Amino acid sequence: CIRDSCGPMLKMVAIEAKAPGQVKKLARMGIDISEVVKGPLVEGPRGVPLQTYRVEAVVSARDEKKLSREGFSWSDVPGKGPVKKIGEEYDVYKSFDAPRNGIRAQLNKIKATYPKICQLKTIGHSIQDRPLLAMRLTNEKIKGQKPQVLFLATHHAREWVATEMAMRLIDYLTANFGSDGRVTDLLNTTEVWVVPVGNPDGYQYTFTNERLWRKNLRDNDGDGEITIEDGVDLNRNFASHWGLDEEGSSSNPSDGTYRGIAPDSEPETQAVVKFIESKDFKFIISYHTYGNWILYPWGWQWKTTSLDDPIFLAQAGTDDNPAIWDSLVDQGYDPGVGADLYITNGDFTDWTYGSLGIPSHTVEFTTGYDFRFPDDETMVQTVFEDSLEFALSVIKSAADPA
Ligand code: 0X9
Ligand code: CA
Ligand code: ZN
Repeated sequence: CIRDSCGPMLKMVAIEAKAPGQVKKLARMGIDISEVVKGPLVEGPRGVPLQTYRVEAVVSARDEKKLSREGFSWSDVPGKGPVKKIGEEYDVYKSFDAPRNGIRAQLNKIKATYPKICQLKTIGHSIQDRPLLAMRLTNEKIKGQKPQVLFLATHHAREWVATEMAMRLIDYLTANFGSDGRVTDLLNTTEVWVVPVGNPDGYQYTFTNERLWRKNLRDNDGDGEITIEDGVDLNRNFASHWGLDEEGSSSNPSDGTYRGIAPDSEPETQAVVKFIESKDFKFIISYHTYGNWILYPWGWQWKTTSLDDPIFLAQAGTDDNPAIWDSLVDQGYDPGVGADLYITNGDFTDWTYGSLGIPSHTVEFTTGYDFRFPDDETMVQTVFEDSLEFALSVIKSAADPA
């Protein structure tokens, strides 16, 4: 077929995993796992009960061949609610480039409206030369060194709700400064940095070409076009146990978790590394979707807590008292060590914590809808409001992290 008429390259499926080892096997096969949900216990060999799982994943035609070769069963997961065609406008979600209301235009407008508390910095450029934009929010009249906190969203192109959360945090802080005592206090004493799109090329591509794209737009095979063989997973490209094994990231350029040819090989990674190294962040939050998780180091190895576990726990909460409550499904976010979801290497928060000692969380917003969360203002705003308190308390804690 001719490339433009080939239709989408990727789709969401649910794969049956008949034992815990099967989930690891899927990861080692380079399957782009989005969520692992416990299924029923079944009777295994010699009557021993076996835990089954439903693994939600984004797959290509090539992945489906691999799955059938390895004897897995899977079924398609259609998006809930109306799924728009590529190029159709959304009410809530906006691309990066749209001249009037894209993320870039919105950020410029906010900066112009609130010059006393906003500065917009370009911290680097993507492969296709889009700016990596960082909004700095603080009361500019109060000078001197203030503790800094960073929120970085959408390392993964398709995770639109993450960018919405970052933009709404900026809106909330700007709109309430000067009228709300708590926000005014926070911006008087703290410097809040927000990067709403850590992967602007990939994000743009999800509006124009492939809704389920995850990686950046590195042309891995150098053929001048973007296909399934291309892109690097920015959340596997950092210098934290980079490339340690094939379960936590992939060496195959066609896989969703492809780690790139070297640590920090991607300009988007380099920009973030240089930026963070030039600052003194007390906490960093990495916004992703989906699954209602609050994850923290370590991600690279199973059941490995860190020395700062008490800090992570104090912020993320416990199963009984989690820091974020999802009011759409009336269920708490699940706090825990990242590797307990699945292991990752070259991951962003392992790098900030492992290399620079900055405690960082990965928040995975919402459950029940996968990446294609409804284009519904009220529902997206609810996800934001649910998680606002966590963001504000992290900002507040920056003055005295311990
Ligand atoms: O796989 C990732 O990079 C994150 N999940 S996502 O579905 N948004 O792609 C999770 C990263 C957190 N670290 C670990 N789970 N180890
Ligand atoms: Ca290519
Ligand atoms: Zn993600």
